Amino acid sequence: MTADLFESVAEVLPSRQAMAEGAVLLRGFARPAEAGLLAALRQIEAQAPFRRMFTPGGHQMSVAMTNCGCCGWVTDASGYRYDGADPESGNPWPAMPAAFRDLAEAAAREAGFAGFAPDACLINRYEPGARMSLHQDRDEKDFAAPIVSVSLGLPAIFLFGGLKRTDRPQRYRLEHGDVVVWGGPSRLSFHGVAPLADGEHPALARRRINLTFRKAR
Ligand code: MD6
Ligand code: FE
Repeated sequence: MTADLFESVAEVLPSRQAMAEGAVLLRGFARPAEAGLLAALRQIEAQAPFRRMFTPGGHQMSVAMTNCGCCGWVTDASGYRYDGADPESGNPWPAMPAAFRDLAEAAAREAGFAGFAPDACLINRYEPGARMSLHQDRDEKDFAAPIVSVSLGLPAIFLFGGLKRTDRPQRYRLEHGDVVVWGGPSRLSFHGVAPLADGEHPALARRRINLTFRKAR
């Protein structure tokens, strides 16, 4: 009785939060897929370990990254780009697992972007203190496709600004299983992540993992 009541309340609670035109936060959307996502993540990590890359300006990023799919986002002294091979190993990036692709497509559809076909997934790993400064995602070929961003593990404060770097960002607390989808008029919005607070997550310990799905090519 109590459980049924809880489920019927959960269904009507606002799990969808509009952030801006074209940007929506789907709270808990990835939770049913959690086990499959974490299993696939472990396999990717074994083939293409997380590493902290260097910006073209020579600063080492606090966030560690890896990729899967056709091509991976990389940064080094020569710039930002998508590369078909992992520069650490020379091997192609691991293929995009079905569990990843299915979730990204479903979230995009839920957000009004039916037909999204991601070919690349950048995987970010934050440990306490790691942050990402305000940036635009603009290394993809086609800005008509949205980006789907999945948060796992420790909560983080996501900073979501406007089309100008100087637009004051809004702050959203992203928790385990939350998914942000943005595209259309928001596709080039500035965004970032505040320094990760320490904590302990049951599945991911002292880490936050973010999967960002793109159509890169
Ligand atoms: C992060 N996310 O949440 C960093 N980019 O760890 C991003 O940089 C991002 O969440 C484009 C779209 C959604 C995002
Ligand atoms: Fe980004």
